[in-house]
Amino acid sequence: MKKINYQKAEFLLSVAELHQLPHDEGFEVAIVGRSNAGKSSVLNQLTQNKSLARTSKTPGRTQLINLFSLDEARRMADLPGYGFAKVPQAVKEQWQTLLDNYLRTRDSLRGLLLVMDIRHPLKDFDRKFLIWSGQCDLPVHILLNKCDKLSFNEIKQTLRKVNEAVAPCPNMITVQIFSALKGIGVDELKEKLNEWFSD
Ligand SMILES: Nc1nc2c(ncn2[C@@H]2O[C@H](COP(=O)(O)OP(=O)(O)O)[C@@H](O)[C@H]2O)c(=O)[nH]1
Ligand SMILES: [Mg+2]
Repeated sequence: MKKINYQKAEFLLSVAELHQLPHDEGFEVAIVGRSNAGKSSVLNQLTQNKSLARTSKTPGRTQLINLFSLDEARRMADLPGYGFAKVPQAVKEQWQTLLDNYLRTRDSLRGLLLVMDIRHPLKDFDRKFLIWSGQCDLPVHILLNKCDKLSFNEIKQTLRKVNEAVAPCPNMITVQIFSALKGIGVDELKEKLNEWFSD
């Protein structure tokens, strides 16, 4: 299995449309999730680079696909957050179409990191996403982020609940707890990414 130095990650570019993406070669892993779940924070923690992906206290600000390169063949894509209530329906639909097209057509895409706030797991759009990714035969790794906000017992309960919900797809969906704030779960995440970024 390839071991990747995630600290070497560099910002590549931001795109608003799929045709602006880099050549569909090599390996790509996308980070998805509701706005404010902590996608940018996960990326910053993973790469040990606080300024890499902009974290924001204003949810829904990231409306572009932000690409980061790990090496010449490997990239991570921070996808626009979904489920932001204040966004007009037309814009939401535009996002859904973009994400849907990206998932269906991106050959280099090896897997999806689905970031959820552990206090609000498996919201409607998370579930929709799991169904989409299943239809596209894409493996999903769920990060139950912000575990620093819950007690040990609450974490255990939520982890059990989510594991039960995804049990019908044991090979395609995996789950772990994470804290981008405290750096909990980073090694487990790296192991999964290294697997996706190999062969
Ligand atoms: N307590 C806690 N807060 C977090 C964690 N990860 C992210 N946050 C906070 O959640 C908010 C949204 O994070 P951000 O990374 O911008 O989310 P994004 O919209 O999904 O990219 C910010 O205020 C972060 O500081 C975490 O693991 N623990
Ligand atoms: Mg973000």
